[in-house]
Amino acid sequence: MLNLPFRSRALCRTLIVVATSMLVSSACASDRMPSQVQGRASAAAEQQTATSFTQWQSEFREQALAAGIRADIFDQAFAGLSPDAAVLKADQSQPEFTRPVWEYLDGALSSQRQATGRVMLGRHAAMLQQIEARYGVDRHILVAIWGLESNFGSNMGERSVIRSLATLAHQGRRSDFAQTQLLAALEILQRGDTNISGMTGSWAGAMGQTQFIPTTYNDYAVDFDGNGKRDIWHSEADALASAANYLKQSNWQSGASWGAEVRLAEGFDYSLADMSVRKSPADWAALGVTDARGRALPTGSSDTATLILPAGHRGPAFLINNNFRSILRYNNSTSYALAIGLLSERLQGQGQIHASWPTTDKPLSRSERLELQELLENSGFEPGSVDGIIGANTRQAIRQLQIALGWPADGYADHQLLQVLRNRIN
Ligand SMILES: [Ca+2]
Repeated sequence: MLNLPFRSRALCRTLIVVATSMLVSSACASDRMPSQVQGRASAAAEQQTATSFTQWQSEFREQALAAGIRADIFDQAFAGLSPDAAVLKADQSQPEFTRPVWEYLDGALSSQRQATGRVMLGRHAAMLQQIEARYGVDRHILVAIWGLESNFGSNMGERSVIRSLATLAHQGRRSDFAQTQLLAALEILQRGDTNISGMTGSWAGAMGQTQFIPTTYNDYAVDFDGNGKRDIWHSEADALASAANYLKQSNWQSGASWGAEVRLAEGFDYSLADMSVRKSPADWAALGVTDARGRALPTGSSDTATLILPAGHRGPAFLINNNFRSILRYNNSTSYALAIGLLSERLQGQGQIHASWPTTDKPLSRSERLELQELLENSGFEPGSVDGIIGANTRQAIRQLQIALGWPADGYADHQLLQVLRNRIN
């Protein structure tokens, strides 16, 4: 169903709406082939894939050599290489259900992760002090990143990075991106920081204790323990200093915080909660923003801050600083950056959230997000591309609809809004 054009997906959704639950499975199963036919077709497809992989490889070899990769390095890396079906499957699966931010945070901030983080802070105290001194990045942030990226080095991914990236460059959804990463991975091998069997990672090619993709590795990894190799797989010092270097180069401001939970006055204009809006703490205070306990905001800093509402206006509000945006460079997910900020505080016995999450508001599923975007478009709002991703354009379209309805304009996609759009059409 995933590869069908959008209209067919819309048709299948219509069937789901009118069908009983028994019929739902058969309606969508009609997209599938009988198993024997499917078996023959997939054998043929495998043969075709194998042929085209060989062809792709010889074309890519030319490019790699033109980019300065030595023939012996390339040939060693590709010796006996075949596409990894599991990688392709992972790339093509687009989960129907999104975990709510509060459930994501429960996992990210688990008591187990906090306990291990505290042990690591103690065990590596001297090294972390040296890294802080050189890069100016708070050790609790670094340990939080380490904890979320690889569970402190215990879950780095066991797949061959060359094989995963070659699979994705050949047939993945973002093959240009994968090809760039594959070239960068070959550069790493050529420089000798690691070898083919040592270059392991996630199915998407994220490597080592910090889960750097190869281009990030080439740009930001450092040899902090001084053994001549940038080893983010085995050396905690190299891994954590590399993360610190990455944040420093992403405008990390030494001594500044990532942000904090805040409270908003009654009748607050929620349209101001947007990544494009930056104001000084004094300006936010003048608009009725207080700290999470309702006390005056500290207004000493002239740095601008941005208001975010990760679960809409019914959930907690946060004022985020430039360092939060540096964490987003590492992983462009608000939930992730929030988890890093909060975990860094939990490691110090703080970081409790005061407001409640709206746990009865389940996030829209992928097909509901597609439907919402389609209905927004049909209603004359402009949600951008209908891709199931609630980005800046979709949020803007939602705000316009909310304003038209006289609702709080938080730009948050929820079931109430979807229902209003459905009723408008019918
Ligand atoms: Ca090293």
